[in-house]
Amino acid sequence: MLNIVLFGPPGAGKGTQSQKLIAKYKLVHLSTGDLLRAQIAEGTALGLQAKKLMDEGFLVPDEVVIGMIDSALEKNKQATGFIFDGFPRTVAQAESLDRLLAKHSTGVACMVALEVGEQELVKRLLERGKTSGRPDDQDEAKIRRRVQVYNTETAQVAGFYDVQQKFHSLNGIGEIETIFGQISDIIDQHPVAKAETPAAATKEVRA
Ligand code: B4P
Repeated sequence: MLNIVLFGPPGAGKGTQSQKLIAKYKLVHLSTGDLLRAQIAEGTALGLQAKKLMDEGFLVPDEVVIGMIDSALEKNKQATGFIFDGFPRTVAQAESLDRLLAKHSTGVACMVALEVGEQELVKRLLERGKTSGRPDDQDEAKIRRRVQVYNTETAQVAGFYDVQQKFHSLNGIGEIETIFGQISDIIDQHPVAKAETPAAATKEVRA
């Protein structure tokens, strides 16, 4: 299996690049942000709990997102690989992901981090907020809180993968196609990507 973690601060381009990567590599897309927003749209108890935190720019509890990823992996046993988008966001989530993937006799192939400065992140997310309807994209103070949460709680996840020699970093500022080409070059270096052409149907997963 080919399992890729796409990493970076809010607005770095993870969701944007995920769409292109799932089309190219035929991997299953697992975005914890999308899974949580689906729960909110369905009005579940989990969604109600998550909405309060997400709207203010805080992370939802680890056990909630780990549980969602666990059931998504169970539902997609036929997949030839996954793009993890926005997960893991804490070291506890990263440790759980290793455990969950080991249950399926697989592991993370590589993490690709998109580096973008705070000013550009704020600009992009305020722009997206004009059309996305997402409360967390419409208020500069909340966007800056998300960046701060990334710096204090999430950035250290890079070290977790660096120790495993799976960490790769790219400049996330530039043409979307150029960045996509650079991510593809990193993935193509991986022995699993060289050895197999994933055949599973492209699809997005909702909880
Ligand atoms: P997410 O849904 O993961 O949202 P995000 O980080 O804001 O989006 P992303 O980074 O994918 O956006 P993109 O750059 O593609 O998380 C939302 C919230 O959910 C979190 O704050 C948290 O509360 C909760 N959550 C999710 N996962 C969690 C977890 N694991 N644990 C705990 N809580 C969790 O797009 C941004 C904009 O930039 C777009 O408009 C795009 O067009 C533009 N853009 C992209 N690339 C560009 C480029 N190269 N140049 C110019 N613009 C570009």
